[in-house]
Parts: sequence; C-alpha cells; structure tokens
Amino acid sequence: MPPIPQRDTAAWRRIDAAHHIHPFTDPQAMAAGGGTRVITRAKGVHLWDSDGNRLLDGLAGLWCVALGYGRAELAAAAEQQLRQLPYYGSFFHTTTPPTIEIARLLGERTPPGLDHVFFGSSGSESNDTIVRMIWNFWALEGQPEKRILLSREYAYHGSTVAASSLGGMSNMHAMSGILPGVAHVMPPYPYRYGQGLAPEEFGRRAADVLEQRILELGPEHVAAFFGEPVQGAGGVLVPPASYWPRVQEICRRYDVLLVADEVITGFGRTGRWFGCDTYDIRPDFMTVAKAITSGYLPLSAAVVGERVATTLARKGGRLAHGYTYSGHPASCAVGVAVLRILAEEGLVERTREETGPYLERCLHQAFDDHPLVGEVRGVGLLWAVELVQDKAAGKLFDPVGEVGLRCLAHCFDNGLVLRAVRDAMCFCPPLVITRGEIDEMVEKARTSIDQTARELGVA
Ligand code: PXG
Repeated sequence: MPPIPQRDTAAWRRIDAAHHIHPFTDPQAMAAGGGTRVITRAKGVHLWDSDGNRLLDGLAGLWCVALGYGRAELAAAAEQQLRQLPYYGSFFHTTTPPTIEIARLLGERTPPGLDHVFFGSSGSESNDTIVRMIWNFWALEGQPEKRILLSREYAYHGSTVAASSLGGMSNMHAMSGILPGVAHVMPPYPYRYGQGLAPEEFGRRAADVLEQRILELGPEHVAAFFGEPVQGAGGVLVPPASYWPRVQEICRRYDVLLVADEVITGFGRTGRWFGCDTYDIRPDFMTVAKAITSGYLPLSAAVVGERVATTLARKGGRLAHGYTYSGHPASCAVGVAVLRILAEEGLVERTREETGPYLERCLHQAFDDHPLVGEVRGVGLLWAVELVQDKAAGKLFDPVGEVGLRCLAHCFDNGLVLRAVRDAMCFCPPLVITRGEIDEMVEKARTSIDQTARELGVA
C-alpha cells in the first residue's frame, strides 16, 4: 500500500466530512461552519491547527490534559512499556507490573476505605461497571429488588447505554431513550431552580428533593445515587456547602449507595486530589478517568469501597465482567507517571493555593460587573462564567444556548478554546497553566464576551 500522501487542510476536511462521524456534532452545522478543525500539534497549554492558528486550550482537551501537552516523561513512560510489554490483559488470573502499581497508588490517593479498583478505558465504561456491581451487590445482599438508580438533571456520566441513561442530558435521552429504573432529581443549580433562595438554603432544598424522590420510589427499591462532586459538562455547577453533607446523610439513612463520579473533578482539579476531599464526601464508589493519564492514553477506573468489595469478594464468586483493555499496561504506565508528576510538581497544592485563587480573582475582576454575566462560579481550576439575559433579575436567555455558541465562536477567532454549556462559558485549563497564561486566557475571554455583548446591544 502506498503511504497516505500529506494532505492540505481542504483535503482533510473533505475526507473527514465523507468518512468520519463526530461525537456530539451536527454534520450540517459543521459543514455550514466551514468543516472540521484539524489540530496538528500542541505544547504546554497551546494548540496549533492545520491553518497555523495558535489557540490557548482553556479546556485541557476535553477536561483531561492536566499536565499540558508535550510532556516527554509521559511519552517515555508509554514508549518504555510499549517496547517491554505492549499488551497483556488482566482476565483469568493475570496482570502486569504497571497495572499493579497504579492500583496501589490509586488506593493510596483516594479517600480512606476506597482501596479496590476495576479498570476500564473510559469514564463511560467505568460507570457501566459500577452499575453492574451495584445490582450484583444488592442481589448478593438478599435485596434484588433494590435496582433503581438516581442521578441528576444536567449530569454527565458518559455515552454508553447505562451511562447515558444516568446522565441528565435531555438531548441524549431524546436520541435513544433511557434504561427503565433510572430517575433524575434536581441538581444544585440556582439559576435554573433556586431563584430567590440563599445558596445554603437552596443547597438543603436540593438535597431534600433527593430524599423525597427516594421516599416516593420506596427506599427498598433504590439502589444508588450517582453524582459528580461538581457537575462539569452540565455547566460547572458548584454545590453550596450545605448540599453534600445532607445528600450523604440521606443516602445513609435509606441505605442508598453513593457513587462519586470524579471523571472531571479527580486528580487535583478542585485543589485537592479528589472532589470527595474538597467536599468531604465518603462514597461507596468513585469513577475516575481523564486526568489519570492526562489524556495521553485511555484509562479509567471504578474505585470500589470496602463494603461492596467485601461482599463481592466473599459472596460474588467469579466476576462476570471485563474489558479487553482492563488494566492496559501502557495506559497504566502513563498513569503511574502522571501521579508521580502531579505529586513531584506539587500541582494539587499549586491549584489550591496559587493558580486556582489567581484565576478566581481574575475572573471576578473581569466579569463581576459585566452586563452580560450573571454569575462567576467555580473551584480550583474549574470555572464557569454564565451569560444571562437580565443580570439584575438573574434571568437566563430564551432560548438558552445560542449566545453561548456565539461567544464560543468569538473565543476561537481570538485564539481561545473554551466550552459553552448552554450559555455558561466553562474553563478547565491544564493544571500546569502559569499566571501569565491565565492572564492571556481571561483577556481573550473578556474580548470575546465584550464582542458578544456589543452584538446583542448590551452596554
Ligand atoms: N463522567 C463524567 C463526570 C464526565 O465528565 C464521563 C463520565 C464519561 O467519560 P468518557 O471517558 O467515557 O468520555 C465524563 C466525560 C464535554 C465533554 O464536552 C465531557 C466529557 C467527555 C467529552 C466531552 O463537556 N465528559
């Protein structure tokens, strides 16, 4: 076969349009917008596309490239492992050294009592793993009728059948329906649900909605509650301090297992190793992925707490579950290197004490008084600036989402990648971002939001 000839951007776009089905993309809108953007290289917090444009990546890829691009240590860890043992699985009593090593490191880093891990290649897979383990657990405990799974509106837990059902994205449910026995409750999102209430009061009410739903369904039927410590893809929904303690109390009261989906919040993003540390959550399971390898190779884990792990080990017999790539040695080797670098470079502490607070100050300074901005919210290096129709009344745009997309287009034109969730402009830069780069990011966001405001005639 002759080698594929070097393509120019127009050729790439043509071929891509003909053959590549993109996730979460409307092909007609993509064509109307000039076709796909071809990213060809990256270094640190910057990307370059095939037209030579330089972009600051304010979203760390898809919320994952915590250590930034071009880390030679990560490439070296992958290469070394690929040369020594590129693949072996963990079915049928086998494993590999990096798989063992990262299992140990995860046990050490995660909150006490979460010491057992089952590997996958994506957050979606790990959430599906957890669903199967939950159903299995309750059956082994003699309560097979405990099957209902609760989660929240605007949650994102992935795109597999169970994960997309758990997610609270109505467009995803519209595409293919959801599993029976999954129900969604109100998230702690005051702009949509809590007008006029003080944050802490609203946080308590949001938790109480969970309790009401458990009582309606019957606690004997409710198996688990899934929640991201901070809802990421739902628009960086930061819970009031009153929310998680009450949710945990409710889950305990009705013996509902608690799953903390840390796919975005894990590995320093909120300024502690896990969102569970920031919000003092002691879950029965944790889902981790994304930053565990800084996105360099696919890896995820279902972290299983003592109670479930003990039952599965004592009564479960042969676990009938697994993926070819569970515990993939090259992914695990990169994961081990990521965890080492996060610790050696003090990136978790730096996020908590330096870069996180600096970004917070910069965003408040730039946007608190901006007429288009209703709220600046976030924690660590995970932030959102929500654009609203009426700042004084706290009123969202109707229809929601168009202004966010318009602003996002300006961001790209100004050399900045963000994520628009409805009309919330979301920031999740690599944890290695410097103060100077934060200045660049916020300045570009400000220019883009100003342009959007001018077009809408907002002074
Ligand atoms: N849980 C959470 C909290 C996530 O954010 C998943 C699970 C699923 O992980 P996988 O690896 O199966 O994608 C995610 C993923 C976006 C965006 O644009 C968000 C995610 C993935 C891709 C895009 O907001 N979150």
